[in-house]
Amino acid sequence: RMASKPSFKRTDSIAESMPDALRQSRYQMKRCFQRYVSKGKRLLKNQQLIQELEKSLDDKVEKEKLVEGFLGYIICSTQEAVVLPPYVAFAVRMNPGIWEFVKVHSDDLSVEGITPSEYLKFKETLYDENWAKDDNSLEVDFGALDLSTPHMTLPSSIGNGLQFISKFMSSKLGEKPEISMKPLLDYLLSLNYRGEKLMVNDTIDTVNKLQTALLLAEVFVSGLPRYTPFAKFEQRFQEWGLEKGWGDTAERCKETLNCLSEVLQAPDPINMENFFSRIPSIFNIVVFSIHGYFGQEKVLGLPDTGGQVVYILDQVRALEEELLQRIKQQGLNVTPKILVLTRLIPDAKGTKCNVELEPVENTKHSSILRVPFKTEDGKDLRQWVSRFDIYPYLERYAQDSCAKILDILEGKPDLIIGNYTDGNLVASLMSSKLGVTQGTIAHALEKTKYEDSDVKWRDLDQKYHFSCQFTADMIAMNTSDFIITSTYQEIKPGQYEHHYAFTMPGLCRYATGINVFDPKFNIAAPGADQSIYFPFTQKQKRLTDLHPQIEELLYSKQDTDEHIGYLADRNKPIIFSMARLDKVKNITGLVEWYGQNKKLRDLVNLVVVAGLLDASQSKDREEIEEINKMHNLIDKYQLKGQIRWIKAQTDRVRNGELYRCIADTKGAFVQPALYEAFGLTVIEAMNCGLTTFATNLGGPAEIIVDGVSGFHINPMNGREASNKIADFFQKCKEDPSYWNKVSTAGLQRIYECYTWKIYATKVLNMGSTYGFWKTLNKGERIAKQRYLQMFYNLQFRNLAKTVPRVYEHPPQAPAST
Ligand code: UDP
Ligand code: LCN
Repeated sequence: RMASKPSFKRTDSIAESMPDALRQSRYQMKRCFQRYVSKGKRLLKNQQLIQELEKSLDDKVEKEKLVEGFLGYIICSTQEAVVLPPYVAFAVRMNPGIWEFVKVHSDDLSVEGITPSEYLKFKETLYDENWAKDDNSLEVDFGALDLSTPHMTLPSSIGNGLQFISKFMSSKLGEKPEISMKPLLDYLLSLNYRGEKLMVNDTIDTVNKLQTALLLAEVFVSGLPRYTPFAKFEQRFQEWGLEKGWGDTAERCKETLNCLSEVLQAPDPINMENFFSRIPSIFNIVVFSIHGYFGQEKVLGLPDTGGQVVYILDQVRALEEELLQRIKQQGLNVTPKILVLTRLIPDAKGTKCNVELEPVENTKHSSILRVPFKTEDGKDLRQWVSRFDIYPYLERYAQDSCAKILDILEGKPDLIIGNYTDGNLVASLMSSKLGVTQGTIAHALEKTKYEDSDVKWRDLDQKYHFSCQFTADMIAMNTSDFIITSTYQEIKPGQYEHHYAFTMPGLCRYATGINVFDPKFNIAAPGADQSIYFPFTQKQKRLTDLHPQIEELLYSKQDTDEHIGYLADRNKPIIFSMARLDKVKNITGLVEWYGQNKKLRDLVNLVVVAGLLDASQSKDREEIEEINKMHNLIDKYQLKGQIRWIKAQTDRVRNGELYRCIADTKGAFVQPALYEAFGLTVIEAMNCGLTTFATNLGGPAEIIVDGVSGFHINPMNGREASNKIADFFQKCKEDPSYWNKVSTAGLQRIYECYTWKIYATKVLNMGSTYGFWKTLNKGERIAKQRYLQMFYNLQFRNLAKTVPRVYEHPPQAPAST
């Protein structure tokens, strides 16, 4: 049980307050610490610490007092502790993002604050003592190079970097506008489209001159009819040193001029943000998503190919739409371009991954550009490569794709966005080389998916190559100008926070990896394509043509190579799930919960769309295990008649209708993952008006307000989860309006927070604001870039060489084709 938060001053450090607290229960605590050290060296996780504390106390009242007191609070907030008798070193996280490290002597209970680096050395001793003791082991401290970057201090501000820097800049630039606004003027002077100046030209070389020009122009446009097109007064503008980009009409120009005048006079975060949303700084964007299969058809559900593909295609559509609107309002006649860079895979397996250039559907100016990996002897690598084995190919890929991009765009892009470790690393290489603003998106950080994957990297390296992956992640996070996450969870208790201080004994100690109080972190949640995922109640839009196929998919009696199992009682609602057949997705977990819960089985049928049905057809090691497990569970719980297992479905349009058909049965979507970074299926289901139950570990915990717009389930407690689902259906049976109430609240939640329009606005604002932000503190930034380049060269390159290249010349086509 978590202790409630006792009141104490925020400023109290644990090193200061812990001794007193220990003294108050000295006798019991000595016993507790004796327990901690009695088993010798070891790593204790939060749960174990609490359990052992409880075990060391036999008196019930005493136990309660202690666990609920300050000491209990410290121990409950301790993420892990390293026991090296006679010491116990604690890594305490009292508040999101705020870590403190102390070591306690188990005999005299003396407490001493220690640095992250000292704590990590303690931890390393458990795994590689010589390395821990070596004064010259590789220690990296990226934080040491961020001296003048302002950091946020409030946990509640984490993820609102854009707001924070707008505030910071407005107070900074407002001090002595004449001098401090010069960087802003320089930034405006640098704006151009293919060499053609925008906004201001070189005749305006002081802030004073700029202010005067703005004033004259504003008075002038105020006298014009509102809708006068820019071309009518372009020449007058030029006489004042002003170029295109202020607006398409007199009115729009007036607003922008005024906005900048206000910024120059007395900047505040609102006019600052407003101004940056108007300036023409982004026309061409490159998005990297390298590992395949990346395509628009027949790729979903393949290994490594899930939400990231969906996310990027939708993202590109939304960004293009927003760019077109902005460019029009800026009064420019420019065609934006977005390129999605992925790898070209000659063995395309029926997908279009062997096509070099493919337009993105429902866009006018965006394409997928595929560049092949090269074998050591310079040939195109033919086959698919798992995302874990991709590292030896990336540097060459960065060079080859850079050349292609410069060629197609006829110049540099204005923004580079990376996705996942491979895409982010390549984006970093390219953005440093070209000096372009870079954004980073993780989708999932592998480090937190596998317990102790950092300290135990050696054991896992052969299979996963985490030495490369975490090194690449560190380089990318630190190079990037901004980091986009889908949720607060993803930064805070979930993923990024665990990259603050960590160690890979024998390889590298990160005294500071990345600090979540860095204002580069921003939350911008994705949406779902609303032309595909719309509510089941919109009768006139429903794709009734597809109903016979869906009917077959759900209810036909015979097993085929597309589905097994059948639903004997059609009248029951369906609980539905769809995901790649990965372990973390826990589809087998759901099947097991269902198998074990009689009440749930009586109330509903189960339909899952996941992976392949035949293990011999899969090449992915995890998928193979899961396939076998599915078959075993179906037999073990005799699920035939109540379950339908359908193989991965790659037609999104039909999947949209499928969610709606499930909603027609007054069923539910269940997302049972052991951890989910975001969870696109959750918002797809909610967009369709389907009631949703989703894991409380990760993004869905934030998307859904439990008990209002859907429900949270704890994937670690299957019984509780399946009972919660059963209770819901029981309640709906008694009161059918309850189902509608949750469904409607789910839709409302989506429209308020999870749409692509909201996303695109935020991301483009980031692009232009961070584009300026990075021009401040230039010296320090260059120094950090140098440090990162050296680290890449000396560390990453060598690690990448240790990853075996895949068997580059397979004798024959593999069994699956
Ligand atoms: N998906 C699909 N067919 C499948 C499995 C998944 O179309 O057989 C789609 C699903 O609709 C969603 C995406 O793939 O758009 C999965 O995204 P999510 O964020 O749920 O998980 P990820 O696979 O990225 O971990
Ligand atoms: C990858 C994942 O694993 C999901 O959690 C996300 O929803 C998806 O990418 C899109 O970001």
